[in-house]
Amino acid sequence: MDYECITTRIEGDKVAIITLNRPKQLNALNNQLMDELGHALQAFDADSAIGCMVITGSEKAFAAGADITAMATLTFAEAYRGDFITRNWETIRSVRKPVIAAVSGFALGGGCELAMMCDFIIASDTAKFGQPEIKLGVIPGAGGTQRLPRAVGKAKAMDMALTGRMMDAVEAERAGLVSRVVPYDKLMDEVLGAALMICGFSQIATMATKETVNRAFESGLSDGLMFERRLFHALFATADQKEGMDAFVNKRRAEFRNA
Ligand code: CO8
Repeated sequence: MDYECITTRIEGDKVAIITLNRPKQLNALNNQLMDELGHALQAFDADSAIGCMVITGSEKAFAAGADITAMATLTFAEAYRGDFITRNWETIRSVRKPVIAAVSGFALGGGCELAMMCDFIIASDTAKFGQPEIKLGVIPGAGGTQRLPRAVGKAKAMDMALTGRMMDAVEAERAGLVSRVVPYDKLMDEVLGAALMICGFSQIATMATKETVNRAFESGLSDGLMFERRLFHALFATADQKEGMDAFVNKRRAEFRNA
């Protein structure tokens, strides 16, 4: 598939970098971009050489939200029948390898929601997060009302969704929305370092980690703990568990085979 709204490249033979590429619209998300993003993520997820994916944007904008011009005149029937834009979002949720969001500049509306769908967010000190849909007469529609309170708590989520104000990188890190903040010129080095570190571990273990942490948001504590324990026990069936523990015991570097 030829992409027009994203670009892709591989770093270190193992990390797939997907760059949102609609600079004139500050990477506003439309159907084509979301289709391409879903296609690229699925292709990299299926590629055994790839251990981690990164979604990023430009210095000015990760993504300034859903494309307002594409939805301004939509009727309810069109939005509902076509499951406007969000129909593509389930694809991102189904990706099993880790996905990091590298955010610089604006991550607003659907852009903030896209970042939150990634497994964690590393932000530049210029990043600005927000759910400004209220200013457009609507509400967040791709998880903002659900993922934001889980990430930052009810008070800040309500504040952001009801006032439409932006949160800067410092506040976002303090609130738990982002995991690290670095100067813009260090952003991709920091993200690549994290991604390559993840690629160095057992792919089965990183996939299991992702699956289990995500379970925390879908289940009660007892069910989540049982899910974790079962998966933890299951990993003793892998060659990578034997390798990882043997390497520690024998004071050598582990060579994981993803088996
Ligand atoms: N959609 C379409 N075009 C956009 C968008 C957008 N979301 N954001 C910016 N643009 C365009 C502008 O229209 C402008 O185009 P042009 O040069 O042709 O006039 C260009 O990008 C540059 O923008 P500005 O001139 O406004 O740049 P500024 O630096 O002055 O301001 C802002 C940057 C603050 C980001 C400003 O552009 C802005 O407020 N944008 C809108 C942000 C917003 O409201 N986002 C939420 C959209 S609604 C949403 O995301 C709902 C999600 C629901 C689920 C659907 C799943 C995706």
